[in-house]
Order: sequence, then C-alpha cells, then structure tokens
Amino acid sequence: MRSPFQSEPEAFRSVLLVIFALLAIVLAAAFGPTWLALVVLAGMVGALALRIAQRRVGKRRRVEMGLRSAPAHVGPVAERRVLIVANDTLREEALLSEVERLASAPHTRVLLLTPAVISPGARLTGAIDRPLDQARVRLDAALDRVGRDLDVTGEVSEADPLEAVEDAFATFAADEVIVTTRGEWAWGGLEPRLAGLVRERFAVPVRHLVFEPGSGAQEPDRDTEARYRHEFEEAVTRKGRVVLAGVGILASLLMSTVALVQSRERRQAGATSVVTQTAAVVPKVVKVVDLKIIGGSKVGPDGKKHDAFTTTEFAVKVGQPLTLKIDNTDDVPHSITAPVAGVNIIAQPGTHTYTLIVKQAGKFQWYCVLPCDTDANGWAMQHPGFMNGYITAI
Ligand SMILES: [Cu+2]
Repeated sequence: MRSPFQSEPEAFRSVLLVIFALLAIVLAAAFGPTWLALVVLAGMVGALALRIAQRRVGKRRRVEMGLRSAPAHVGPVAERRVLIVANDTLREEALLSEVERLASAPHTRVLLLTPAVISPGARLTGAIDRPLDQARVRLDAALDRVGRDLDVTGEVSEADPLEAVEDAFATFAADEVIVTTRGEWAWGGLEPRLAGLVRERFAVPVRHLVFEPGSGAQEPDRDTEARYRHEFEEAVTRKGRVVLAGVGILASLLMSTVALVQSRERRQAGATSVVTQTAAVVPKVVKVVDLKIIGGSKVGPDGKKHDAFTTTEFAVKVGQPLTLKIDNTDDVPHSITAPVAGVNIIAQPGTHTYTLIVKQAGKFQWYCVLPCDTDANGWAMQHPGFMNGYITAI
C-alpha cells in the first residue's frame, strides 16, 4: 500500500484538516439545519477534490520542468566549495576529521549546514526555539573543535532539510554536497533518505556519509540508499495507518455525537407534537359539510322512494371536529348515530349546525335511530346511502 502522505508534516496537516472539517460538519449538523451540514460537507469534498487536482498538476509540472537545478560555480576557478549537511552526526569525531581533511585542501571552502529537525507539532505551536538552540550548540561545538583557522563556516536553518539545502545554494554555490546521517533514523536526527532526495533534486555531486556512533564514515551503495527510502516509506505508511485509524475513531465519535444530538432534537419535537395533539381536543373548525335530509326522496332498489340524507359518507381526522350544517326538511328529527365511534347527532327540523368528532381511527357505520321510512318498515335505516352510512376517521 502506498501511503496517502508523502511526509510526516503532510500527514500531520492532513489530520488537522480532517479534524477541522469534521468539526465544521458536526457544528453545522448540531446547531444548524440539516441542509447547512450538507452544504459544509459538499464544500469540504469540493476543496479536497481541488487539492488533489492541484497536486496532480503540480507533480506533472515539476516533472516537465525537471527537478534538477544546480547553482553555478562562482568565485575563482580553482576554488572548491563543499556543503556539508549535518545535525546529530556533528558529535562524531569521524565527521569532524573529515571536515578538517576537506577544509585543509588548498582553495577549499566548507559550509556546515545544520537543519534543525523541527517536529510538525513544534512548528504548529511555534515551539521551535529548543530544536534551533540544540542545533546551534552542536554546530558551535563542532566549529570550535575543527578550529577557526580553516575556512569552515556554519549555518543553522529552521527550514525543512531539503529546503535548507536549496536556501544555502542561494549564497553558497556548492561544487559538492555531503549529506551526513545515521544508518537509521532517530528522533531529532536527519533522515537517511535525505541524500537521495538532494541527489534527485539538484545536479550537484552528492555524497552520503553514514556515521554510526564512535565509528568511521561509511558510504552506502545504491541498494542501501534504496533501502533507506523504502524503510522511510514503510515507516510513513505505518504512521499513516495509525493516523487513519485515529481519524476513523474520531470520526465515529463525532458522528455518534451528531446522532445523539439529533435524536434528542427528534424526541423534543415528538414531545411538542403530543402537546399539539392534546391542545387539538379544543374544537377547531377545519371543514364544513352542507347536507339535507329529505323524506321520500331517494329511489331504492325496490323502485320506491325512501327517506334519505343527501350525504352519508363522512371523512374526518381523528380528534378534529367536522362541522355539519344540516337542513332537515322533514317535520320530524333524524339522527346520525354510531355508538362505537361515540357519535350521536340528533338533527332537528330546520337548518342547524352540528359538530362531529371521532376520537379513534377506523371506519364506523352510522344509522338513524329515530323511526323513519315507515312506508318501507324502516328500510332506509338499515341501508347505507339512505338513513345509514359510514364515518371514516384517519
Ligand atoms: Cu330517520
């Protein structure tokens, strides 16, 4: 697996970005409407896509331009300039002897470049004084040891080691670069793969000297250099996996927080709707139905005319009143009675208004309980569409 992060600072930046992005989404989801969280999410995804596209273009451009650029030789033709990159190796006697040997050659100038190894966390918090001081102390001790009579100068850089080399080229056009590291990367030291990176980036002869504590310099071969790079990438991949796992855990924590907040909001909304329903018991007119009761008006299957309501089907919402404006044209009262639904409306002769409320959902049959349709022995009272019908409550 290839690591999504090319370097440690990059991994660190990515983690920070992911945390901020998740935080923004969570805040939007928790305190804003759902669409805001979606907009923030869409923005994040867009920014990520843009960043990936930019990196692709950048990489292609770097390849097209060619990475290798070398400083031009300045000064007398016979002068030789050697840039030595060192940090934790400055304590090694073998390195200092090598510096002395190089600087003792005629017309040779040596620059000891010491990139302070600053962790991403320290860069972020601005706590870079300590690594800088450490680098300075090491460099000063090394310069004292080498002796001030030789042409050896020193420089501490707070930039990333590869950038530090590039910066140094601006004032010190090196004919050769010597990168010194340990065989294995240790905290506070330069990465063994640095020599390979410098070689790749600049068209200058680059030597890699590996110093193990107390022993002489070793020059790694091509295979060893490849191994350094491979080991570094593996380490970054491992770190990347740990970082991704951390981000995953964080993301799930944040998501469950969002879910919790939302379910609480839903519960509160639910409680509110119950209150509304209770309040709805107070009659509230939502609909009016106009109808008539006309004696001997509707022809039945027997071909005879029966007493009837002009409307016999009523649809209501549970708990919500339906106003019935009934014009009873007959000279006796009739009723809309549905005992199961708790409905019993007695429609007196003349036009009056009545309220129909059903407290439970269902389809209920109603009928007129006051003897009528006497010509047909009350047939209309048993047949829907006449003095009989249905109330549907939803
Ligand atoms: Cu009747």
